[in-house]
Amino acid sequence: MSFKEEFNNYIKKSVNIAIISHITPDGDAIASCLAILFYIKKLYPNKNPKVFLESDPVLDFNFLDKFSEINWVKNLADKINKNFDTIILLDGSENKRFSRFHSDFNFDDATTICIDHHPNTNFTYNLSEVNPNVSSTTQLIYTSLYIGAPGLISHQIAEILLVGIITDSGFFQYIEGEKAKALPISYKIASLGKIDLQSLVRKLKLFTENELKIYRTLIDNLTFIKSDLNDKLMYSFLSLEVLNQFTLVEIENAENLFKENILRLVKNYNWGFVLTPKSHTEVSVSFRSVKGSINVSLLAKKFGGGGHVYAAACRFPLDSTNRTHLDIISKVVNLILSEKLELA
Ligand SMILES: [Mn+2]
Repeated sequence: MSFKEEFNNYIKKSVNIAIISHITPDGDAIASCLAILFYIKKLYPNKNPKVFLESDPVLDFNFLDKFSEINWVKNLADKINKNFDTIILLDGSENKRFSRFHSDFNFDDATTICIDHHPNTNFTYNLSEVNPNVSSTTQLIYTSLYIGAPGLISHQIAEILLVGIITDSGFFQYIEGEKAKALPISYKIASLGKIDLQSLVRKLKLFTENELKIYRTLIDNLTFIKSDLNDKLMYSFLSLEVLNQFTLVEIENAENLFKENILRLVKNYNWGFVLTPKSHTEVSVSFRSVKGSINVSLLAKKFGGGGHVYAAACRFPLDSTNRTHLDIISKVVNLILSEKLELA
């Protein structure tokens, strides 16, 4: 039986269906949830599907159809335990990706279905469609459920699907090898849904005045370092005060702007990092690198984090050993200046 047939059979047998995705939801997480919500509502109107994301609302995507149906919750385990007969987990294959309270998850009486494009070996869901050679979960949803039913692709669902594909491929930058299928698939979806790509891309790139203010601070705090052992690097940071003025979502969006526009794009500086607070007691350090420069995944691992070869991150508590963010920066910088790091 194909994934689609199995998926449809599980939906037919269910009534209450929870659709969830990862914490700090991005365009792919949100679009995946909406694409599944739309699919079930369209084909199985008697079912009761609900989307839950453990996050503050990510309003950047509020132009998407059915966005207002997303339930933004503080504790996902509280919401979905026992109340649903099917749980659909999207854009992640480990329970810990979906909630800070994942250890409280109790799916014993529920069917679990997972669709994801992250490489993982360690999942135990009733039905899984996992393919790391695809650039977004949204694309995987399109190819596994929507393809062959072009009548399903309205303007609204085409916009949802394209938002997932465009954002997770970095506006079609990260599409090596098989992932380049994102291009013909996007063309197909855009033509079926009559999407004006230029205005959709503008909607996705828009930032707010507040985000621009934070971005300016990141530029002001930019520091360039010439290391004898390693490639030249740059870094920047935000201090804790930023939390008193701006929301976490605004801070993350400004951080992303900085990572996309600065961290890999200054001539002769092929890698670097940015430090931002996640709360008053925790800061994150995000590393970015380009081909041939430092393997930042190994670097992040030295500090207990992880990620990809060219994009990785770790977190530091603010405690007696790391009293200020500057203590953490000097810790990271000292390691970089004193040890030859591995190249990607
Ligand atoms: Mn994704």
